[in-house]
Amino acid sequence: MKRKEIEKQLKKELDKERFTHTMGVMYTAAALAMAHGADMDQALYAGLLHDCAKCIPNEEKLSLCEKYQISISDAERKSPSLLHAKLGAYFAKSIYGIEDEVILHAIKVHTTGEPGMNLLDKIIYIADYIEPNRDQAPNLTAIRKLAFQDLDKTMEKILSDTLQYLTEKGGEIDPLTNETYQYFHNSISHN
Ligand code: DGI
Ligand code: FE
Ligand code: FE
Repeated sequence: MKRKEIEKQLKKELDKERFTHTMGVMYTAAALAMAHGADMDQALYAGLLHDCAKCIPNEEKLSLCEKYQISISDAERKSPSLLHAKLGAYFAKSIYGIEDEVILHAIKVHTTGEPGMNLLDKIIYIADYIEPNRDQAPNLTAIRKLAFQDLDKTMEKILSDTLQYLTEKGGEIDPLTNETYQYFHNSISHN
């Protein structure tokens, strides 16, 4: 589907705040693509669709994953909200007709990240965190600036803050979130 058509559909699927956030992520991802030499079209589509499965009740997320044979990890079983990433990638392909595996992968890993994330993966992960409608996270001003300078350092900082937030809140930490933090921590610590 064309971007404008997808937008129209998402306006119906998502609540108002989620749609506003979605548009923020889409344009922020495009700006990051410009700054870092990534493909702007891929950034726009991945940003637009990253949360397309967010507004489905958790029980339904679990049953849809079973229905479509999407694997559910232990962490996802305990925190089914995490599944909106995998389910989002599935819907991006099956409902919205996205065939570009690079776009689908960025959607799939946008919540926990994964070691070895590629350029678009990092851009979507970061855009999700810094888009202009976000206002809860600490250090946002500094992280927003850093995002246009060094993606790996930005990933490390966001993951570190997210792990701290989850620890304080007592949230179940997905091993992938820890592994991703370690990956970026190791890749930047020696320069
Ligand atoms: O969908 P969004 O809210 O736009 O953003 P997101 O997909 O990055 O999800 C953000 C939430 O996911 C945030 O509250 C932190 C949470 N999260 C990230 N990693 C983990 C996690 N939650 C749990 N339980 N475990 C994780 O490892
Ligand atoms: Fe999300
Ligand atoms: Fe999001």
